[in-house]
Amino acid sequence: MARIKELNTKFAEKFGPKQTEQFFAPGRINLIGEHTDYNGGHVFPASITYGTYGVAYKRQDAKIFLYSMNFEADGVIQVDMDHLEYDEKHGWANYVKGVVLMLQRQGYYFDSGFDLLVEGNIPNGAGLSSSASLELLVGVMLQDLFKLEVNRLDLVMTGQQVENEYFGLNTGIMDQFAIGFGRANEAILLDVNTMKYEMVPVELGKYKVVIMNTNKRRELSDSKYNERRAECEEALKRLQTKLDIKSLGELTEAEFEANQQLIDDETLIKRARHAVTENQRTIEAKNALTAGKLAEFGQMLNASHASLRDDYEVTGLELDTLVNVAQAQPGVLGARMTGAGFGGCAIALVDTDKIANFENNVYDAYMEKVGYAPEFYVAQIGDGAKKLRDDE
Ligand code: GAF
Repeated sequence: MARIKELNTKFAEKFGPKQTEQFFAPGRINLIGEHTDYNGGHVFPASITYGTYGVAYKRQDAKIFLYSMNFEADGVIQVDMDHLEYDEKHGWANYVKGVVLMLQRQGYYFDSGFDLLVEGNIPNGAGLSSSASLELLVGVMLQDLFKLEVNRLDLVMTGQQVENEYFGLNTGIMDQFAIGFGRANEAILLDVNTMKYEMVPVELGKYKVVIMNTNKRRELSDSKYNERRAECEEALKRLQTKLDIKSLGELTEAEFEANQQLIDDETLIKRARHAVTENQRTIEAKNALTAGKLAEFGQMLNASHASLRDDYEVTGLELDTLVNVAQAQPGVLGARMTGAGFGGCAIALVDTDKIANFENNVYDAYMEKVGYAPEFYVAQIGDGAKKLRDDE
């Protein structure tokens, strides 16, 4: 493949000619089921064909040399297998270090370091999981180069551990799971309470999923994310004074309504209501999709966005503008933000024949209201993280 050839040439330029191995890990969209994973609910994500490519070589010494074509100004970053603690000046390379360190802590043994060159085509910081993509890329790369006996779920959980312990971001398991277990043309219905999952064919007929990027950077999102999670935990604690539940995901809407007065705080009630209703919607949306009821599926996307806007308050002007305008376009069945929110991307289900018109109209309205340009990509659902064969 032309891209891999190019990456190998760049690798040779940076690290000398070596016998390398190639890897790929995708980004993800979430069709529905937002902010439900850390609440023990369902999520419905899919891995996409945009992702991160890596070319790697196992060294003989204990050094790690890293180069990203997305951050060329950082040059080659050199670290030692024995010094993998977080270092702000290492920027993107901290994700690589974090994965190695977490695997070491789990008892996996590395008898040397490695060279790694990466290039990603997922828009950075756009809420399509460029970080989880890099984590899983490194995971499959290490598994292969060092013949680690680690299963896929452990690699997925290691990625989450990097976010939680290395970066202090209390994210759930959805992103790494979607990237680790994704398959072309299928979405994953994952019940985070039981970790049982079902691969669901995504058959959209004449419709396509269009990703709309707000191009808003998500600087504040990390602290807000942790705040939302803490709010849900507090709401759960208050419900547990009477109910025997381990997570909000165990409640039906009716059970929640009958007990919400226990929470005794308007904001916390709203947060918990989102978690409960979104969980129900996710299951219903998956059923609508598998029954071919696309219009109904689209309505669920709209309802999900409304709940994220009104109850969870993670949307904001940019996402709301994109979604409102998108929902009003001809040939659109539904639209919602995807990912953590506060910026990043939204998705819309759009009639293929109307996509060009859709993009023009949404672009103009967004420009007028927000003052800078959004971007659009048509999503294709591709495979999860993997080693690339020579012909790929
Ligand atoms: C981010 C997190 F990483 C996920 O775990 C999930 O909580 C998502 O936000 C919101 O649904 O992508």
